[in-house]
Amino acid sequence: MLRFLCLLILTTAFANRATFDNYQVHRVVPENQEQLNILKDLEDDPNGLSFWVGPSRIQKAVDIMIPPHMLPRFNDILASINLKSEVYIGNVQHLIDTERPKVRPTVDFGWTDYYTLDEIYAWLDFLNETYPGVVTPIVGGESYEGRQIHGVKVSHRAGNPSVVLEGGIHAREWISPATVTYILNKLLTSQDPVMQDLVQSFDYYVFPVVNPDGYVYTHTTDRTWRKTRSLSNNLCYGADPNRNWDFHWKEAGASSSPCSDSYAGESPFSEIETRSLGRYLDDISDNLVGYLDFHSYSQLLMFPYGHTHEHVSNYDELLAVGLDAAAALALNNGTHYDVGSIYDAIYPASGGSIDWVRGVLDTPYTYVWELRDTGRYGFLLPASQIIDTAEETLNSAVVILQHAKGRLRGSKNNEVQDIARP
Ligand code: 0X9
Ligand code: ZN
Repeated sequence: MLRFLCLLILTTAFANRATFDNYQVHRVVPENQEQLNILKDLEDDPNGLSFWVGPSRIQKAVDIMIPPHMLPRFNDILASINLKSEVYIGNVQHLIDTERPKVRPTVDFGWTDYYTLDEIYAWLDFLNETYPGVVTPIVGGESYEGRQIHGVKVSHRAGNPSVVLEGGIHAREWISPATVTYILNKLLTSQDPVMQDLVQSFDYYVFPVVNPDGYVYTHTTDRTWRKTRSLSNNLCYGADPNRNWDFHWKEAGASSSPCSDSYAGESPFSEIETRSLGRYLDDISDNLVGYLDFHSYSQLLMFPYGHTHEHVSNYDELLAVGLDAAAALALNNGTHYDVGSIYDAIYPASGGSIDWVRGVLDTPYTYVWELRDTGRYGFLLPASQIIDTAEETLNSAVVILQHAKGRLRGSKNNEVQDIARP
């Protein structure tokens, strides 16, 4: 009887979870405008396809997840435009089943497994209790379904210049919150003098999951969900929170189709998550010198802008520091990152958080990482890679923060802003 009850509870708990048996991820590389246009049309009206890396320009790889029943039709379409595809993932469900360790670690929180929103928030509470006077709870905003965007502020000295760490704006990129919490933990526990110096030198505002509804949805219902969970007068849920910020909104690489994964939303800041977080960032912008944003996947380290190929005023500096950071990142495991502006390194994409932070708040050091990998696992990076990924990423962040600190040295904070600001 007990066993029956357990089974019943288990099946009910997971009853609404999407499965991805024999879903495949194919990589295609458009070689002409016609092929590119067809892929863009498909992305706007995906009908069950899911673009893991969307079409952007000729010769840029596109990764598409295809349900088994659509494979014949998909292959027909590719054949009709003379496009070949390569299977990157043969069975998505198999990767979902093996992404996490078979036996859950016994500790409440760590970096050998991925954690739910509640578990992450409980860990933030634990930090608040464990480091009184250094860690304080902060709320960056709220979500469509009424959750709060919880974060913590780490401060050893009032009036320090500040840096924001943003994770989890795209729900399915689980390595992002895992990396942000790893870095946060190191900020609080590392004995390394370089880290301790950086902890003393800046105030850190850390938000591991800025799209909480989406993140919860990836745990309960659809592991491959990307957007928010808002609904208005259309068929499809959510907008892309990294296309919704009010800076050159929808000018490039953003969709007007609500069913697209890069849907920019009804209007700039239509999503309460970006609107409320934007307001919070505006409130702390006087001291803000850095904004570090974490996504996956592709192994890229990028900086603004996404809407234009025109360079930001400190482009040369951001590129040089980015290259140094990528070199530091490669030291541990040889992981290679390409470095460049969003527009150059990945694709035209407007309305992202770092572009708004740079363009509107005028924050000089804004970077976005596309973490591991390059497509073997994609968003389904095994939990066994979290620590290596986070540690190498931290090494690159340290280079950026040390550079920022060097630029700020010797001035009072107010003047610092003037020196560092482009
Ligand atoms: O398309 C995106 O939003 C990011 N790539 S992802 O595969 N993680 O979705 C690129 C981020 C570019 N950043 C901005 N446009 N600000
Ligand atoms: Zn992303």
